[in-house]
Amino acid sequence: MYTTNKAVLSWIDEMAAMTKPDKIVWIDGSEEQLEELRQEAYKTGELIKLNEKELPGCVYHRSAINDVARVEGRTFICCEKKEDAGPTNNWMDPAEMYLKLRGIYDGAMKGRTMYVIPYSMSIIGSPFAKYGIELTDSIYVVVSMAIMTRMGKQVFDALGDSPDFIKGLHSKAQLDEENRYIVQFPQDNTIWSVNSGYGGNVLLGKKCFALRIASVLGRREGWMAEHMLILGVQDPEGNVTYITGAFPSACGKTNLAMIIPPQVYRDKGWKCWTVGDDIAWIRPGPDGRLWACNPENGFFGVAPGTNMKSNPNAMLCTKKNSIFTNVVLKPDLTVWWEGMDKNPPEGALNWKGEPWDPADGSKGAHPNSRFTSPAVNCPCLSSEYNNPNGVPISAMLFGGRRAKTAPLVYQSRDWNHGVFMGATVASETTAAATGAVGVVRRDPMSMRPFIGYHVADYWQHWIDMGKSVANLPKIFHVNWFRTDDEGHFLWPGFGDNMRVVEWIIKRCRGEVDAVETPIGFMPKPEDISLEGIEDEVSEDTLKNLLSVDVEVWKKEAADIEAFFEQVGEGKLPKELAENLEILKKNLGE
Ligand code: OXD
Ligand code: MN
Repeated sequence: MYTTNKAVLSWIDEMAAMTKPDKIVWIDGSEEQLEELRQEAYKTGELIKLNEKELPGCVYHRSAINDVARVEGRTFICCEKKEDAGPTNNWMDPAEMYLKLRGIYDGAMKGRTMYVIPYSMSIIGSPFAKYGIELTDSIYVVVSMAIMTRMGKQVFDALGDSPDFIKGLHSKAQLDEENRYIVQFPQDNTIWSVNSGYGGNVLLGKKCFALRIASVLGRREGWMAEHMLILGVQDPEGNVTYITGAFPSACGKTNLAMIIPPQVYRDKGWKCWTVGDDIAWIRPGPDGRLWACNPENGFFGVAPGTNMKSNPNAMLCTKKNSIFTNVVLKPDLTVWWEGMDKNPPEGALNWKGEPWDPADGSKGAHPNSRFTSPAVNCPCLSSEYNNPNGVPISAMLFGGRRAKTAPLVYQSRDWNHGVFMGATVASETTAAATGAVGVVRRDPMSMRPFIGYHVADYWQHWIDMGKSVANLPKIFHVNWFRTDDEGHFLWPGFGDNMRVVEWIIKRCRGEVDAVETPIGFMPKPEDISLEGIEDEVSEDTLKNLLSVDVEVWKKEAADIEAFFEQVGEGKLPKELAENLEILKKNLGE
């Protein structure tokens, strides 16, 4: 026991009385204790120690075969009134949900240990810091939280006697899919997760706390919790400009967070620095700007497709003290995944633990297999990563995967128009992923699964933040995924996205003009540098990437209108309705 905090102790007593663990172990955050737990997990097979020479300090973990991803259909926001959860969340009456879950948790930890994990999201004692305690019966969760958060008994010192902490309860229980629940009770600062062992459902500091609960706290307290990367871009003069970016999955968020500028940029002295790859907490600073911090302390990245070309910095992050989940386990106790290189290993085990023959056409790693790596491993980690005040934000980017509609980049006319751009973010499904190609799904601010309250109230909060901050960041929409009529990508993406980022930074500094179009400000083609890729991207291609097809956009406006009607429920902020009208008028409607 590392605290005399009555609220903490009585809550733990209550949870232990319900789940009935054989014993309770308090996690102090020390390497000795973590090593003891790893040794215990090696014996039961919960973790496998990897090759100490090739992957020092690394372990392997498999989740159950039926338990490999976030379960949005079983994720609930249990606030008092259904209408406050809104149309994008599942809801159940809190009393009813507590009753149901108490039945499932009853005795769930019998024969097991309950670990008490004190952790902080963002730097302990900083203006951003929020504290949580996760109770869990999983050693995998303990060792993962040690990477992903600032974890350990010092959190109790910071918390003191305060009852102001997020109460997280997790039990693997029987890993029963039918009784799997990921439930947020925002009015109680409580998260209950049961019958899962998959990271996104059970590392409660991440999506459950740092996004769903934090979005509610941010609304109440005047700040924002967003599904955003944070990147520092250093120009040849040494000035660093910070940008955030929100993108739905499979749209290159981690890659942009760890971008390496193209050689021609590096030669001139451009450098990029990672502050965060998934979550940004954003507050108004005393200087009238928005400041952002990454509340996490590690990366929980998708492994397949990550390689030394697509994201060398992410690959280097995984070389030590990391956890690999559901990837291929090689006979020499190293790991592999699709897209790592072109040499699938012989004699390896697939993510299910079965002998795997790469020639049989099956995937060795699960498509959602993950690496969990400490932020300190990142070769391009920003020097400001541990700055308790965060970093000042000059630009916010929204983006999705749009084969046709959205141009490479455009800038909002003002904050409210930028909120409209974020609120209407959409991504098209690809032929590879589903039968239907080009089906547009709206994913507001890439937060659809993570907004802890009504989506229209969330938009209103964005509008209100705009009113309370004097020196707002500029807002941009980017689309790296535009294709030609044969479906080939027109833009090389990855490091070359730096060319767009440079224009964005110059816009923030007032160093470059733009063209006003019906959808916002766009670059003049000559202002996007093609130096070094002239053979790959012709001037005509760039013009195509920067074109706006009015007929396509009229359909887009109609689709946005339908979306607003569907989710607005009479609460759509008038600023968003106005921006839709402006769009329609600009398109000649
Ligand atoms: C996600 C993640 O699912 O970051 O968005 O893991
Ligand atoms: Mn994410």
